[in-house]
Amino acid sequence: MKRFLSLFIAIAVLAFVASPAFAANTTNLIYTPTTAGLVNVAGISSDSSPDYSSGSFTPANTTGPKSEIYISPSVLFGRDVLLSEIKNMSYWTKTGFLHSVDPRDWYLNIYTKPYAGQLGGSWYGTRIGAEPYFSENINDPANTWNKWTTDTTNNQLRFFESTYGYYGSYTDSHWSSFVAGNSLPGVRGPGVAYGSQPILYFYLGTGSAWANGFTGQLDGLRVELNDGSIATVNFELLIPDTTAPTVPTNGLPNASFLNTNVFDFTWDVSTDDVGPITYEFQSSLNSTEVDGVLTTGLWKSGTLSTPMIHSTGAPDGRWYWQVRAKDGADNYSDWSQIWSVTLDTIAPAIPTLVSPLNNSTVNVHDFMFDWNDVSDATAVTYDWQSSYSDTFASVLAAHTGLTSSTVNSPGTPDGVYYWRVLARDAAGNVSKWSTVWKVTVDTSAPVVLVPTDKNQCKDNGWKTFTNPEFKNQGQCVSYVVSNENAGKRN
Ligand SMILES: [Ca+2]
Ligand SMILES: [Ca+2]
Ligand SMILES: [Ca+2]
Ligand SMILES: [Ca+2]
Repeated sequence: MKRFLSLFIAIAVLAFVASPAFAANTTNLIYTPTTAGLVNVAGISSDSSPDYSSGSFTPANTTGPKSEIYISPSVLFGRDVLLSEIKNMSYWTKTGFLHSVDPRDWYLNIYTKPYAGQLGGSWYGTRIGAEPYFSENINDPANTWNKWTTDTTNNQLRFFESTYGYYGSYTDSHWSSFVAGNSLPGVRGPGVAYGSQPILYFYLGTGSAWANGFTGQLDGLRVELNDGSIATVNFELLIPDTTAPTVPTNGLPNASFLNTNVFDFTWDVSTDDVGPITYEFQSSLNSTEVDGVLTTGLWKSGTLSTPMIHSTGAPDGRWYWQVRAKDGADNYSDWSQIWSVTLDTIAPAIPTLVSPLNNSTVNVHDFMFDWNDVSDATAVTYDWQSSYSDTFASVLAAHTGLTSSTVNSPGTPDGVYYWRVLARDAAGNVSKWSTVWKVTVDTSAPVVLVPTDKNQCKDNGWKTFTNPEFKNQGQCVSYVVSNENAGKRN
């Protein structure tokens, strides 16, 4: 156990020691004109430097105060940063002129924190500046996004200290040699080594005296540190919406049948970080799908502002449908589940009766009523009724939802019955009632009366002692034959 524990501690220490090697971080920020701390900055929506879509900054007021953007190292890197830690810096501007024609542009400053022993009450220690028009190998076409950088390429920035009112020249140092030097001595005291100074702010702004009429644009500040950390600030009119709305949840109809083609498809509202949310609906009589998306024979709605679509006039059949949400930046949610609805607007045919035949008699209590099957686009069931009257003023017996075209009638008492049938389809369409048929149930055997007295058969008595149907005529004949005096008068 002890050995196991010490091994565990060793691993933990190793992990702790190793962690600084992974400290480099990348931070990509978006600043808009409403970001706290900005002065006289406006956004442009659809003109950006390469790699920093989709908008940029411009002075909000070209006759008023200068534009100012202060960004602290803690915002960019989450910690204090010394000047010596900066590996490189760059930013982009776009102006209407070559800098040889009009040198005004957004410039870069770095303020350091007040240093130990600094004299006076200034809120910063040193102020370091860089102006695009002083850059080496300048290549700055007008009305084009130009990148200003500490790298040894075109437009390599030169740095100077402006704490005491010096504002640069074409012969100032590039970053690496500048930061290796000392700050200027002056009223704040003797110079200090730049490299050891913690940064108070990175700053991008327009010059006070030059601000009037300047309309140049700014975008894409990038600062890289020696430890590999990289921070960028993308200047935008608005925070870009890159998050899709939630997938709509289907409402109605679902796996159901409708006997009208005038109805609504509905779904639950989606949510989105920015909005506004709209919807797109699609449907098809063809269920073919790829990864949950209908692909074939599609009917598409266009943009819908409410979570429903009214449907009218669609042909009968099984319709598959789904919907997706879209936000104002055209981010789409996934398509919702594919649901279906079967439209059937046509009633089934009227059933034709088969048996017992109309006006027939059956001599059993248990028999079957039968009629012809009715075919329909959707599943058919039948309703059956019987009555003592052919008007069905009151229904004697009834069955609904019969799935076969027969019904048994066990234990039917003797009597005269009328019966009829109708058909229903799955969508609730109903045929008219069939013609009415009559059936008589008579299970009683004929009454056979045997004469017991010759008088019962004489003088037409063979007719009258029994019923008018002459059922017993044969019995009288037999009686007379076997009683020789039966037909004679007494
Ligand atoms: Ca931008
Ligand atoms: Ca969104
Ligand atoms: Ca039908
Ligand atoms: Ca049948």
